[in-house]
Amino acid sequence: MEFIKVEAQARPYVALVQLNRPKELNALNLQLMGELRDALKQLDEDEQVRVIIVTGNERAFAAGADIKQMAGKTAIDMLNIDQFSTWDQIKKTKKPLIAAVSGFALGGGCELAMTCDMIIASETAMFGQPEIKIGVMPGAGGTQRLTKALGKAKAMEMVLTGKFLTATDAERQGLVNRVVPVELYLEEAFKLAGEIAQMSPVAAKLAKEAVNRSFEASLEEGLYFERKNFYLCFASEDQKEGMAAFIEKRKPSFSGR
Ligand code: DAK
Repeated sequence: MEFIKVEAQARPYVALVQLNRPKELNALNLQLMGELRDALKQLDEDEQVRVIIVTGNERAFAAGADIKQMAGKTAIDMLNIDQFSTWDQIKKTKKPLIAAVSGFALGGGCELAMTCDMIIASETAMFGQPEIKIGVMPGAGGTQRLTKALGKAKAMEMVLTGKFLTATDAERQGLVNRVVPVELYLEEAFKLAGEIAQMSPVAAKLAKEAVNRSFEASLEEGLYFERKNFYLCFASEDQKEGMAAFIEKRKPSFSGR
């Protein structure tokens, strides 16, 4: 891997993936995205991993897709490259994904953070969809996910002006889980990941899938889906263990089975 660093056991059951093109502010070129897709797939299949953190560095989570790589492309080039399949694969990650964001999260960088399930931000984090300033528009879910998070008026303004959202505003508007001082953002992400890693990994995957359904389905369909996954929890050893532990007044030990 040239453009990302992976630590499968950064903490017990918690993996860390770091975007690593610091000089280019982690601009997401095709190779980086391919490496990220492959790493997440591998971690998703690793039984020792229950939660995955995606991060950049203090200055930038990612300043967007690599403009230099995209600049000369035609519509047909873009169609043939089919970057969407890479993004779709990332979105299919079953384990909880936490974005630990500091500095710039712009364009594809903002979209990548929003593709994750939760966002922990440093006070210096800045979110934006500035594609309009370079003559395009968001292409990896920004118009949809930002609108769901902020509402139409705020999202429209960001997408049409390219203005950034500060970490504090992002938290106030529900885009990020919380904002912490810059020296703590990664630690805070580990704390959240550690908490989730103690839960049943089976229930966590099913619950993640059901929450995500609320974005993609009508309420009725979403509720149906939730119900199906709820029943499925009862097929797991973790459900038996979790409930037995409660009754026996002890801590559960979840196996992921
Ligand atoms: N691409 C390529 N290089 C970038 C970059 C980017 N997005 N962002 C920064 N860099 C490079 C700069 O060119 C510079 O390189 P050198 O000149 O040193 O070689 C280096 O990183 C440091 O950047 P600056 O010198 O500009 O640093 P500043 O602190 O002055 O400014 C900045 C930081 C983040 C405000 C500025 O760099 C900037 O405006 N960057 C561009 C932000 C942007 O427009 N982002 C949106 C890009 S479009 C899709 C999926 C996703 C997308 C599209 C399709 N499909 C699935 C089909 C996404 C599109 C986008 O994200």
